[in-house]
Amino acid sequence: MVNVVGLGYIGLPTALMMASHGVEVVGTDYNKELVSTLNAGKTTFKEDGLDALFQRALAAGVRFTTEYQKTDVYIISVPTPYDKFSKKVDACYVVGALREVMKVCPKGATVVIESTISPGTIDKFVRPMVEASGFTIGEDIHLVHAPERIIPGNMVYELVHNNRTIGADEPAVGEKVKALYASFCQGEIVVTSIKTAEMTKVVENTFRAVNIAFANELAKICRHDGMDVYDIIRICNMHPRVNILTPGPGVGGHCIPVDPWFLVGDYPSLTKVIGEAMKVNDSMPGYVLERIAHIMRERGMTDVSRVGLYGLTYKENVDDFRESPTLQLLECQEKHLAEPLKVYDPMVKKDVVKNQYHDLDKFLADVDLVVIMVGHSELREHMDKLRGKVVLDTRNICRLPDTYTL
Ligand code: SAJ
Repeated sequence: MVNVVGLGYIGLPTALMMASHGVEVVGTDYNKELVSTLNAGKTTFKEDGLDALFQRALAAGVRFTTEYQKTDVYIISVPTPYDKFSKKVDACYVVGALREVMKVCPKGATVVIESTISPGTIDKFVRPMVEASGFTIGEDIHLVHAPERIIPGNMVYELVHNNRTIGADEPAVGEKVKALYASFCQGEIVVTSIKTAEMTKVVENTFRAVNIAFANELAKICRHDGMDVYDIIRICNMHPRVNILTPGPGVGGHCIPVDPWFLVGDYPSLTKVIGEAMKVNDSMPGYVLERIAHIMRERGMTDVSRVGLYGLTYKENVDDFRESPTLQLLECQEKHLAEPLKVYDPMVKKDVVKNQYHDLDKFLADVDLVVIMVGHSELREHMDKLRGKVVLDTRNICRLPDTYTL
């Protein structure tokens, strides 16, 4: 039996996927409300294919509880925030979950950490804690790091089709865990050391962050000199060895704007490019505010209360708004304006910010300048509704007249 600890964005789909592929799975989370929602037969976030997977896993016997289980394999997928001042990973949830596991696990259990951690986290925080608790690593407990790689918006597909990395001290343990993931994963599964697995995960997200920062910087250069950044990137990407990502209003979510800081925090004098790239991405919500002010001046618009932000989530077609560019922008503008800008997002049903709308038509009736922060399918399908508005399109999806880009 596998005990999946932490039933959030990664733990839940992983538990469901394993359960629906013949593995006996119990999911544990200390959040009672989350566990009772799952036990009431409801998923806790929206994701293509998740509800169907949930039903298959329930039929296969998956269970959810707040109790840690006595079993021989644990998968820990709890959040790893970063300390905003030191920029270092905060491994408190990982260490806390492991401490709970060690209270119940039998001798010889394997503990797989899926949470993203910076290189050296297991050496620095996990091993000393395990040993101080009287466990011998490699005998009483086997440590493995198997970082997840699935992308929100396509998680269920990617769980099955992505390649994976398994980091283990002992190759035989790595192979055992590989066989477990191979129950559902059709991608290639590489077995390596723990530190290499830690590093590869952070490097993958850092690569993406730096590439996006490059695109964002190009957007600023092109704006400065009247060039079309999208056309330039499109043409450059026709080169067989160039693949530039897309500029946007900022970088959100819980991975790309966070993980590269782990490297900057741990290697401050060696991360010039990464550190500067992160600053470029962080500057984008403020840059969008400057664009709004510029457009208002150019169009003779004076009423800020007639400006509305379309989209609150960190990217299209997900309901996750953690660290979203819209939230970053609102935080930035609160310093200058008494009243926050109007916001609408079809994916966010609860009230998260002031001046939030839950109906597209009502939102559009109250604004003259629409800032497209997120390219949800809803908007792409109803783009005509923006006709007659002034549009600032930070996602390059609107082809109506009177549209400005980044
Ligand atoms: N973004 C841009 N321009 C782009 C691509 C993205 O501005 O060309 C923005 C998005 O709008 C969003 C942010 O970047 O605000 C992050 O979105 P994302 O789609 O790039 O990435 P995540 O955070 O949803 O998922 C990433 C993925 N990592 C990589 O592709 C290397 C995913 O595979 C990881 O599993 C995930 O992080 C994670 O959990 O670490």
